[in-house]
Amino acid sequence: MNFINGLTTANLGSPNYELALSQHKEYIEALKKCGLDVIVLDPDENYPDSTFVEDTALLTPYCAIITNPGTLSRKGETAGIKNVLEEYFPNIEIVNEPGTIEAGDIMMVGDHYYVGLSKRTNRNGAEQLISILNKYGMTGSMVTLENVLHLKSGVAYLENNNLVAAGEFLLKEEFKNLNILRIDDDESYAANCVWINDYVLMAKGFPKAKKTFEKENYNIMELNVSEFQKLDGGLSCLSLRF
Ligand code: CIR
Repeated sequence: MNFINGLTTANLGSPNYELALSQHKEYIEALKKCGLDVIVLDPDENYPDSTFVEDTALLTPYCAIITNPGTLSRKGETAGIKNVLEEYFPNIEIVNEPGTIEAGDIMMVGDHYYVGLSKRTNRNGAEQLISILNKYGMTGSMVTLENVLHLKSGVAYLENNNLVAAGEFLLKEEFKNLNILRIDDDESYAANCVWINDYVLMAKGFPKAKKTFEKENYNIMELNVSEFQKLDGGLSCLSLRF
């Protein structure tokens, strides 16, 4: 219920709690349709933004890395997540102060991880994360963000070398080797989408983006996530996938 008090810059009004619950249910069903087993955690009423669980950890094939959120009201979210992840990951790593990092700022492309430097993720946090990745044979690099909250508010990797990109990410040097699927400014929210087992989960109501994805032959599932958008959150933020 505390969800409705989450952080926001969106100016879209307060979320409707009941509607958010039903949208969340549909999201879980969609994950299952993609072939995933879904572990649903109990609500953590102390943390209104804890629904955006993606930000609290980076899950790799070799280890789970617990983040250190860059805003005070979200720092405590990681303790409960760490407890849960310990059941599934033998290797748990932690990013500590003065480093801050939220995993909405991290995008995986194979064994390489792009880390956005944002209001929430600082250079020290990114450096800690990259050195943990290196320890397990993976790599990382930093991307400076200008306008968006998180890196994955503006980009999504859909495998097959395809990068969905909007706004400031359309011309970034860092992504010039990827095939850019362009999202227009008036549909920029659609840039936060997720590839799961050849399905693409995308937000409902973005016809141009949908056409772009259809051309690439993905199986598309559209989901209404309006109540999460009101708190600056997107589809990717609502789960940790491994
Ligand atoms: C926040 O401001 O932290 C939340 N209201 C939204 C977090 C969205 N997470 C994400 O983009 N990965």
